[in-house]
Amino acid sequence: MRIGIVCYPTFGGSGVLATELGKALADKGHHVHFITYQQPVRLNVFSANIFYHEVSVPSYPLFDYPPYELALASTMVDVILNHDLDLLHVHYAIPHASAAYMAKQIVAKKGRNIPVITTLHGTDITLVGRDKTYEPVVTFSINESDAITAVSQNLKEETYRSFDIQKDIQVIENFVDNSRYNKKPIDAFRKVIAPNDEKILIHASNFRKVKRVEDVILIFANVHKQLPSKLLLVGDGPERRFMEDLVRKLLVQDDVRFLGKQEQIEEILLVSDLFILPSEYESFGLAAMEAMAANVPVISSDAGGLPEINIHGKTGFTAPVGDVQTMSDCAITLLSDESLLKQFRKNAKAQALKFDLNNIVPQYEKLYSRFCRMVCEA
Ligand code: GMT
Repeated sequence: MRIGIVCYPTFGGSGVLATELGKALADKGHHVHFITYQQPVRLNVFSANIFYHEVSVPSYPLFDYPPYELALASTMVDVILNHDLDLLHVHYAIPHASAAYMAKQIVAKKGRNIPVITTLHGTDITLVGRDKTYEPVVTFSINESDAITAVSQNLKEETYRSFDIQKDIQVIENFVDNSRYNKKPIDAFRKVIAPNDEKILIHASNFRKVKRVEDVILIFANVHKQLPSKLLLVGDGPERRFMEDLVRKLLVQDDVRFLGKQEQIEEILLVSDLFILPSEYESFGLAAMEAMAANVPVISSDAGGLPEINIHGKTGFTAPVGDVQTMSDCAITLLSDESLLKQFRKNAKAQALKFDLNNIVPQYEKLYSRFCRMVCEA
């Protein structure tokens, strides 16, 4: 099939998932056309089946706000017609679903039917989309999609709760490519981070408020009082400044490393002992699943879809949002008991295997084929 993928190219989970999906589909012989304003961060491989179409937004003195959505819709039209796409799969509703709706109407006038599949990822529903500035357009464009998917059962329920959606939403969960983690941890790398065999805690995100990164630091400070330990912080974002202040205030700065945005997170995860994700909300928690693929158990909040993936007492522990004390206690329990940690590592890996690319990508292909038949029969 010839599939157009529209996503954010940045480090956000939706862009990562969309890019990994595109790569997996290309490996299976589909032609994948990425349509976005910048090369997606995970699009770091050459494949004869991958095409990249950059959306450029010309500026004009009249525009205080250059109309990205129009440029995106026009680029979609161009790619649909010139590359004979079979379908468009847009990731993150805002503004991708409404731009796709417009592109669909434009090509329809030229006698072309283009099915649009919208995948809802999280904050497009739970945070930004709900805002009344966007809500009518989000509701309309989700309803106009030919198929809708959500990345967890929780997100599906949240969507029905917050928007008047008239269609069925199919849950297709996030996935992880376990084969990328089938390598030995680099001992020398672990030694550099933890020269005295300290335990390594890790958090990776875009450091936005919803991630409650201050809780990560408070949990680490509690663990640090009990156990020799180090904290790795992967990513960057608006909360970083406050995190740095807090790290200094709690006098743990010598044992905390800000690693910035990292494309190859596997090596870092493979030397880690525990992943911390205390988010206010998480539709799925792809970062936690990637940690599990690297045999790393997770301490997380029980918000949103997290309990669907982080099984309390098995792959890690969950606690109510903001319950730093319980999360710290669980982390200490796990990190102080080698045989428990070993068992949780195994459980975490087994959980990641359930969400393996080879189990999830065929669900998207099956969904696509429904529309391919419609296109072929039309
Ligand atoms: O987590 C973020 O802030 C980024 C966000 C995005 O849409 O780019 O991630 C969301 O989508 C991921 C992929 O489906 C999910 O695994 C994340 O849980 C979800 N984030 C939130 O719901 C906060």
